Order: sequence, then C-alpha cells, then structure tokens
Amino acid sequence: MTADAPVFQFDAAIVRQPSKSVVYGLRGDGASDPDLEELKAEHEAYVTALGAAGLDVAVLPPLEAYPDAIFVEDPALVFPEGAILLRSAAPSRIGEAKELAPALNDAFDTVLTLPEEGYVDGGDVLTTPSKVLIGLSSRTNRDGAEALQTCLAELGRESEIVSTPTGVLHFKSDCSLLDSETVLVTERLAQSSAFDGFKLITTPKGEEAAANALRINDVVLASAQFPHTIELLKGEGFNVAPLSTVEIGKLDAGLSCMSLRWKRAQTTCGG
Ligand code: CIR
Repeated sequence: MTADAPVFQFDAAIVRQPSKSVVYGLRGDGASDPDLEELKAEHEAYVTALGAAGLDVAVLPPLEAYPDAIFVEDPALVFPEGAILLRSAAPSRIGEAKELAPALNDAFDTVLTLPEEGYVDGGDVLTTPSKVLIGLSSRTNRDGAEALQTCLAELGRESEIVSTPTGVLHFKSDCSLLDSETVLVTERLAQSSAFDGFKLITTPKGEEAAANALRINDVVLASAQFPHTIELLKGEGFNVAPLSTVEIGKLDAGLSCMSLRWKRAQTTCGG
C-alpha cells in the first residue's frame, strides 16, 4: 500500500505557472535576471516531463505578488498521509503557504501547519525510505526543524536533523534520492554523516548544481547543462531525462523546487 511504496513513486503533483515577476526572484549576489520567455519554456518542459512520468499535474495560476511562488516545493511538504504547510525565513516568501493552502486542502484529508515558532523551507527536507532528513540552513532553523519533527511524527514519519554545507541555499540544492539506497550528492555534502548507509554518487567538479535531480517513478529528471553527471547516472543504469534549468538556475533553483509530488492514498472498496 502507499505507506510502503518507494518514496520516489508518485501519481500526483502540484506546480504553479511562473508570474512575470519571477524575474525578480531571490538569488545569490551577482546572478543575472532570468529571461522570462526561456524560463517559461523550461517550466513548460518540466510540467510535460511530470505528465510523461505518469503524474496527474494540477497547475496553479501565477502569483504576481510572490516572484518565487513557482518554487512550490518550499512552502509545503506532502506525503501520502497528509501535507504540512511551512513558514519561510525569506520575508518575500512568507505569504506563499497561505496561497497554497486551498489546493492542499482539496487534495489531502490531513493538512498540518508548522507551529508559530521557527522556519522551514521544503527545499531543506529530503524524504528517504527510513526517515525524513531536515537540513539546517539559512532558511530552516532549529526551532523550525524541531517543530517539523513533531508534525512529521503526527503523520507517522521518523526524522533527523542534519546540516547543510555553509553557503548552500537548501539541503536539497546538494542532494537527491535516486532510489531506495542511492543518493546523488555534492562532494561537500558527501563529507557529512547525513547519508551513512547509503550508496553515494558524487557530482563531478563544476557540476555541483546537478545534485538537485529528481527521481520520479522510473525516470530521473536531470539538468541538461551538466553532461558529466548525466553520463554518470546513465552509466549507473538510471533512465535519465535531461531538462534545461539554465534560467531557473539563475534563481538558485533546480528540478525538485518546481513541484510538490506525492502518491495518493488508496481507498479500499469494501466487499
Ligand atoms: C529562493 O531563493 O527562495 C528561490 N529563488 C529559489 C528557491 C529554490 N527552491 C528549492 O531549492 N527548493
């Protein structure tokens, strides 16, 4: 049943169309503005890829007031058992959770809200088969991480608080789950003990941003502009679908950030 299904099996997703204001999205010092039309094309190709992987995708309308609102992974977490609305440490993103709430209330019987203390971005949360890893970062503080652990326990999920390398925006900027026992990870994160017991595939030098890949059902979505990582993944036997993230990358984002994905809880027909 769903609780035992591999954590990379999904049949539903939520995405949000990019607004015109997306070009003003948050980014590290010095990054240039993305090109709006090219960013929209990247997003469209991404939504198509989710559909091709077998997901029913709900596409929410753009939110001009929230430039980063296409990164729906950050204001919420979703599991077959329910959803959790989070709170961003970035002032310009704080209202995004409220905007997502109606779609989550439609899709889930249980929608929890992170208690008032602390901050968590979904980009800092990696679901593995045995537990949910919560990376402390500039967007996720200890109060938030501990409050999230309480919410996760309510959904029946074990969790562990881990570190994010200094200077990295989100924990998942530097890692992604490739299958039940394998993680794609940057060299700098591989050195931590977060992934003890996992097989690690390390991104080649200069391709650190490729670590934010996305395993969905039988395919791994990977950033097309990182050919060495793609070859590495293919060599390990993964079915890779390359997608451009050049414009999205200018906003410090990658492939996991643009969707919330889950396996719907199955209802049993009584006999
Ligand atoms: C931000 O700084 O919040 C956005 N420009 C990028 C968010 C990327 N989200 C993610 O990695 N989960």
